[in-house]
Amino acid sequence: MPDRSDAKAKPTSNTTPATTAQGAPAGYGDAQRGTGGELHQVAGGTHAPLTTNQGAPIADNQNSLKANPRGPTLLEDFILREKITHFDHERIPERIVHARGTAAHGYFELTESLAQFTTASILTEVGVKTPVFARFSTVAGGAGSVDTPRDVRGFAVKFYTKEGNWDLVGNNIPVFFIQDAIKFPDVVHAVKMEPDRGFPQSATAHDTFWDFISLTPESMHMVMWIMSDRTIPRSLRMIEGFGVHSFRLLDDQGRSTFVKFHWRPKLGLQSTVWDEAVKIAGADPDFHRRDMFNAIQSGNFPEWELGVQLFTEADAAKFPFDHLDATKIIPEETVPLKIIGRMVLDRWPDNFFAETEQVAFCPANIVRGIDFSNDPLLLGRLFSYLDTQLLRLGGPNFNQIPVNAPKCPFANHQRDGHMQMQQPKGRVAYEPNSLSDDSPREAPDLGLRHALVPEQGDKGRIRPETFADHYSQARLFYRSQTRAEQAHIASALVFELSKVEHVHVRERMVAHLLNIDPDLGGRVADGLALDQVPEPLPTAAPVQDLPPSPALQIIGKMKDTLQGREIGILVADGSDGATVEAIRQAASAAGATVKIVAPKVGGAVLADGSKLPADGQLAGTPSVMFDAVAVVLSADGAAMLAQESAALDFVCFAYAHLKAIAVDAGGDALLAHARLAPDQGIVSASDPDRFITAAKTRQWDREPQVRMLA
Ligand code: HDE
Repeated sequence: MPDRSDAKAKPTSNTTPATTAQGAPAGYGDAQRGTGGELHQVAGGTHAPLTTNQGAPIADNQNSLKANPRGPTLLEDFILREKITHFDHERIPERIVHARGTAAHGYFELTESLAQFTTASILTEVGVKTPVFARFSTVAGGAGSVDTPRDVRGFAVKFYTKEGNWDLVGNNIPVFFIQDAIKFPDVVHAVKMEPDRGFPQSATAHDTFWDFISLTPESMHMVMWIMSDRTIPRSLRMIEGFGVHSFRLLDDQGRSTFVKFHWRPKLGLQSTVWDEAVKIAGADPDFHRRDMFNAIQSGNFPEWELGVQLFTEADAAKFPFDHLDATKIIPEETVPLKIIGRMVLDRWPDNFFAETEQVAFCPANIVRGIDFSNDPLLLGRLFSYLDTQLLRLGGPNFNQIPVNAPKCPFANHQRDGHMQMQQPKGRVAYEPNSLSDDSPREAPDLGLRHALVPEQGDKGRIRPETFADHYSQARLFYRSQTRAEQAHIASALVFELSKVEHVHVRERMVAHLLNIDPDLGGRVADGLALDQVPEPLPTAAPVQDLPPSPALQIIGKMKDTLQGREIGILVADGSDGATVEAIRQAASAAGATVKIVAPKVGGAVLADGSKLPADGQLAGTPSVMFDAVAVVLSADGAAMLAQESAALDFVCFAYAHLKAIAVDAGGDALLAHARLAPDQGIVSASDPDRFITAAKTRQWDREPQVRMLA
């Protein structure tokens, strides 16, 4: 094969094949023919020849084969047909739930051994770094939906341990809608687009969702979580993760301890406000995946701690709920969280489809030393994931796709099937056998084990009595929140139920809410202007007043930091460069990323005549993209931007979304034009330290002035 790396293209017509200096067709080299027949120079470098899938070099990738220059395209053009056929088959079925996701590679490092409880090396070998692949997702929307709907976030981690792959397939909420897997298709059908009209996409605010929910009292605890700000996270780097179900850890004697898994973000929990989340969806539908991408590419690696809650069967017997019921949490105040390790995501995938789209998580993927509890939701999931992968990935050999393959040796006698990539040798494909000395055998000393659990009782389609209390933990959650968070839950319910057309569904939901908390039910009834407040629904078990758990708050768990946050500085021609620079330095020192926003993307000419390039043009970079903003303007700049609705939106929405705003005199003039009243969160741009302090939190006291909360 000739070396075509330094090929130079010559202009040509679209009927004369272009050649390089070495005589190779130009399509191989550093030039590409345009539609008019002229050649466009593209970046140089060493290019491999473009070939068909059979390896034959392609001379012309711009024109199909035609009978004559203006004549019909020929069926004979196998290059065209191969390319189009492959293109036609580029999509695989998207996940029925969790279709929209983003993922990254990284590692897990154990910091505290659980050797007392388990044989799993991933949980016993302190300091060892195990590769992981973590995928975060929304649940309801399709793959092309937006990143910031009100929705649960999936939090799935594949640990490539030396004893096999362990998948911890969790969510950012520790409970679920239903108690039994048989209800999963119903809840998913209810939340997805309504089947006759094909909308709404990625939203719970519609009739079928609330109809189903209001007929499913077991979902009430989950309803509190999804109506809280947990479902409108600021960043995927700022969400918690939960394995949800109880699992078991098994020691070398086969003794088991129950365990719940928790991920805790290093950057702390943080959410958006609802109006902001809605606007982000328009401004940047890829807000969360872009944030993750930017963080990893800039070396600010997202990090979580792994925590466990460990408890015995005897402990569980004392809980005022059944831990096998996935609609229940174990409050941290009851069983404290023990931090045992950390996960760092430090590498973006090379290819979205090959890795993020084709990764196949399955809760049944466990390693020796980890086992399942009898949670009926978990046991149903053990079936579902493999089944869905067979459809999505087209056959039983998807485990051979690099992102799914274990990184430890693996061997068995499974053979053949769609897309078999391996070429097993020899005549033996069964076990036991006496014909082969080196074929894989069962390994009692190393192999997966299961807890020996005595089972008794009547077989049947039965819900245990211990699953009957649907309101006590919903009440616990609501009453554990700060006042601002309670108001957000009530307002979210009013927003969602206001989108429900059927009045009886709104009323039935309020009748549930009254059981959770009379104040909450009353606020929502008032927000919906119900003609008559319904009676609370009868409950299957008495509602208990459980001790509040502050660990369930978001505001209480926000970290006092600007690490991982973004500050936007709005400038225009004539802005004072020294003020901009002082804010930039203070914000960067506090760990934030700083972006300059200007009316024109090329930048603004500052007061001293120098040019400050912009990171974003004002119209396309609204303040919803930032955690806090500064407005640094000359008097002329302020007067000019007072005529620009994007500038007024910039400050008005920063204010409405409770952000800190630093202003100089010009910035102040713009705020005055927008009629924004001064408060603690509006600080002088000449005092960057005060701005940094204010930027670390939202201005919760401002909220009653900017919106009518339920
Ligand atoms: Fe899933 N879930 N799920 N789920 N789930 C899927 O598997 C299912 C549940 C979760 O990033 C599907 O590969 C059933 C709870 C995540 O690829 C499917 C039930 C939790 C992801 C499926 C549940 C989850 C999925 C669709 C009730 C938190 C995305 C595509 C019994 C603990 C993983 C796929 C990724 C994906 C079934 C409930 C988490 C259909 C039947 C509870 C994070 O198999």
